[in-house]
Amino acid sequence: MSLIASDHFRIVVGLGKSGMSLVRFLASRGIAFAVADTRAQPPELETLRRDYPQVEVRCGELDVDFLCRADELYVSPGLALATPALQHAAARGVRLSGDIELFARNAKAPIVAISGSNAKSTVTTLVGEMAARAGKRVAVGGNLGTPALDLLDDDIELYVLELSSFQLETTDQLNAEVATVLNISEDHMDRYSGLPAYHLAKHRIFRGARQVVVNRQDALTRPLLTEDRPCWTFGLNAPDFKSFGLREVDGEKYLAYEFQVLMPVRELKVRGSHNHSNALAALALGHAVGLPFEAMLESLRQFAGLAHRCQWVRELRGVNFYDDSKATNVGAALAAIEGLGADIEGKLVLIAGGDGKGADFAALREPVARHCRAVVLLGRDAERLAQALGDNVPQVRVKTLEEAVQRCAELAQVGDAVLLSPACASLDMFKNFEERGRLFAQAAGGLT
Ligand code: LK2
Repeated sequence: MSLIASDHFRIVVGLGKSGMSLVRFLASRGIAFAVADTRAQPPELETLRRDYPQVEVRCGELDVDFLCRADELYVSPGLALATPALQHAAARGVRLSGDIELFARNAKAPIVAISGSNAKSTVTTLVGEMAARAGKRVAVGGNLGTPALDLLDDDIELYVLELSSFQLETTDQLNAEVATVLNISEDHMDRYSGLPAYHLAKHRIFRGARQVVVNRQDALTRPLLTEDRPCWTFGLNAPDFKSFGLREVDGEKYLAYEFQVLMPVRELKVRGSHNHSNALAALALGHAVGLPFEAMLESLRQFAGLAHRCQWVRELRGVNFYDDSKATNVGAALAAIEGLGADIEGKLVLIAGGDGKGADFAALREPVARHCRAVVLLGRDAERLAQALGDNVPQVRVKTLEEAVQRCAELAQVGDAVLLSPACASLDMFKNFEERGRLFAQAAGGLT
């Protein structure tokens, strides 16, 4: 163990998935550390005790004096930086940091960094596929899949990271090769004072970025300073220089770069204008890091969409069931309701509700009235949703997801679609949105 390492003492605060990746990283580098968690029984405690029996762990209420033994804390994205114990430690000179900051300090290959309120997993996955098809040794992860620190490897040629606002809050300098905020709509209002604070957290992704990608139809995605570095844009209108967009030729819509058409949108397997936007964003990011169009377009043709993202589950007596459990905010649910609603013959029977995280549901009112035959509401914020949706659509209240699926099956008519798109986080009733989606598919699969 080196002398330099023993000068420092770090504490991993929050022992979840990224917490364990920090533990593995610090242990492998011989850096002295301890672990703290606010919960009595953090999910990874068993694994930690088994694999790292020598590591000190403190569970329960955070102890400021203990935290102050560290020169740096790696704070879980699940824990608000405003937590008093963390703020007291910071006031006493302890640095608050996170796994992404540590990743950025240690990554030796260029980083493509992707944030946004919605579509970040889709675009991250697309750019990863594009890079792999182009023959690059690429590692994909962050807020989806593998935690960033577990991706670190000297053989990697390109990192593609999905980053949440919480991960960015604890990141000082990301130094990405190219960074983007795909879109901004309200989310996590239980953790931010308002949209400006959330916006500010997301924009930390641009710190030290050599190039940026901007959504030209969403002004909130534009960094304050673009003049000093290459800036690419994407949007659903016709592109100009350094930009990606849609062009119509002989009545057919094409993905296009500058003045050149690339591919008709009908060759995409995923539907809806938001998916055209996602394809264009991925092209812009891939182009910024030098990926060839041929490989990128083939990846777009092959991409069939992510699990729990408006995923078709089954058909029963002329009714299709779709799992959009990943819609954990209003913006995502709107995209699904408007996209799928316009695509089907009949109407939607919508399952919504859960932990609304302090969201304003008013924007759902009109699209729900237009596209839905009925809404089935559940979870912590069912009542607030019911109020916001008003009485121009029939409402049903249920206690469980199984019951919700059952009621939807009774309400739906031939040509309709049953859509789970909750506009809420799942954490009030489920482990995460993946579990919520699996249980929905299971319940739908069990209908006879
Ligand atoms: O807010 S989160 O980034 N993700 C939820 C959301 O977007 O609403 C996902 C909701 C769902 O239905 O799956 C988030 C919430 C809680 C978290 C977290 C991220 C808790 C956590 C880590 C990351 O660990 C808790 C440790 C606290 C010491």
